[in-house]
Amino acid sequence: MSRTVVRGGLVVTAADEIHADVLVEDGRIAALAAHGTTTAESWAEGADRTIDATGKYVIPGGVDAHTHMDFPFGGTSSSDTFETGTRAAAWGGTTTIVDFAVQTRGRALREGLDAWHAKADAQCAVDYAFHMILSDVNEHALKELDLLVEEGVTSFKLFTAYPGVFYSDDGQILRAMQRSAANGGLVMMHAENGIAIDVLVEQALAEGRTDPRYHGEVRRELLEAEATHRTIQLARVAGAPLYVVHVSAEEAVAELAQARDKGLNVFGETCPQYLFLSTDNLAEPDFEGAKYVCSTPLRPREHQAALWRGLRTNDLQVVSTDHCPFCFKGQKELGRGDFSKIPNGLPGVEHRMDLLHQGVVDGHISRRHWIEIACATPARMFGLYPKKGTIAPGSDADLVIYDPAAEQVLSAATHHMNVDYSAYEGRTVTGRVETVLSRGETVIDERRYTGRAGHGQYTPRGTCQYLN
Ligand code: DUC
Ligand code: ZN
Ligand code: ZN
Ligand code: ZN
Repeated sequence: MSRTVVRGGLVVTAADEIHADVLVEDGRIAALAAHGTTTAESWAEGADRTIDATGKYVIPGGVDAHTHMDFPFGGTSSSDTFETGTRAAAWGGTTTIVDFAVQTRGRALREGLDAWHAKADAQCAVDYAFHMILSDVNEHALKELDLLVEEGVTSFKLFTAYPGVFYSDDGQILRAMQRSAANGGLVMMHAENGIAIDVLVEQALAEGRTDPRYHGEVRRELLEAEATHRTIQLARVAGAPLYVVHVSAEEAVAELAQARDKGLNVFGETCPQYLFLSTDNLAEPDFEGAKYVCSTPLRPREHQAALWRGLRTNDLQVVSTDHCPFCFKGQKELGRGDFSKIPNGLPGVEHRMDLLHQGVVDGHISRRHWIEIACATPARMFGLYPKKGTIAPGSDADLVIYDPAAEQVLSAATHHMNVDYSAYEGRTVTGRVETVLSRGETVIDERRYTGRAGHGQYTPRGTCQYLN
């Protein structure tokens, strides 16, 4: 039996802050004991390894419930493989990702899921699970949903955006929701009115408005709010829960708040880019704005306060990254002269824990709330708790030793994601991951990578733990 003791740190979970030592046995949390007690001292004597966390936080490994590794999109594929992307996740203190397997139009869900296993299996540095993107809601696909839930793929993403690619119409959305109301699955929604957006895109391009900033202008806040409202109503009709991904507009938060005030099982996610970046970035000259093209788009700065407020009021529950990196050279450049051809997506899997900790430093959220939105709630939302998302006896020993005082400058020169730019280039944040354990194995050791591709295990999930 291997025993590791993490000594002297402040253990922070969504529920508590305790000055305690943590005993890890065979990849799991065995027990916690207050610093200096005879129990804690006896652990230290019998340990194979002792990690000194004095002056540091000991937090659960992050759960990033929205990533796109090796994702074919916009005529290219996102630049992180499962190997490079999960290594970067480990560097940033994220020990579980939930990535999106994709159904190809006209094909079975099973085929898409198998393809994503082939990409990820034996490649990952940290644990991983899958959601399924439905691109073609037909009779066969609806039947397959039940089987997917049974085998641990318990959430399905649908799109009101991207006509001709991922788009589902209201009838298809309703059918998928009805099915998941019956089988316990959770429908995740990319909520933007893609039909209307495509009209505005065509008009903008015809008028010569081709720069990256017009990506933000045509994908109007109102069209996010409208699709959010509409899909909430469809979920009510189906009696199904709904999780709205990458919420960026204040108007969409208001729709979620109204639904939650009615007691509906409606949930919302936002992402660090919407909390820290804005349309100012999209307007950067010399096509630099392309680096910030993602959908939903970045919004004017005022929306940031509404998103932080939504997190505080629990109208938004989860912060994931929507990590979907494309290199500036050769990928983002596909959209020079036509913003609609810029591959949509931002790199971010490495910086979520740090940027949200900056939210603590800046006074937007409390320390425990940081862990709630980054670890515990995503784990509960997607059926991974308490294996993931907390530090409790029996939980996987996914632990991060976090130095809350260390400053770091985010930069492409030092990040580990396989992408040639940083969306946060030059930004100083307070707080830094020092050491990371994944199921008891050290994958980051005092800022050295000691993990390996293939350590990360596929993790089947249970159903959403928030339904009432
Ligand atoms: N939005 C992005 O920015 N990238 C991937 C897919 C999506 O919906
Ligand atoms: Zn102490
Ligand atoms: Zn999306
Ligand atoms: Zn996404």
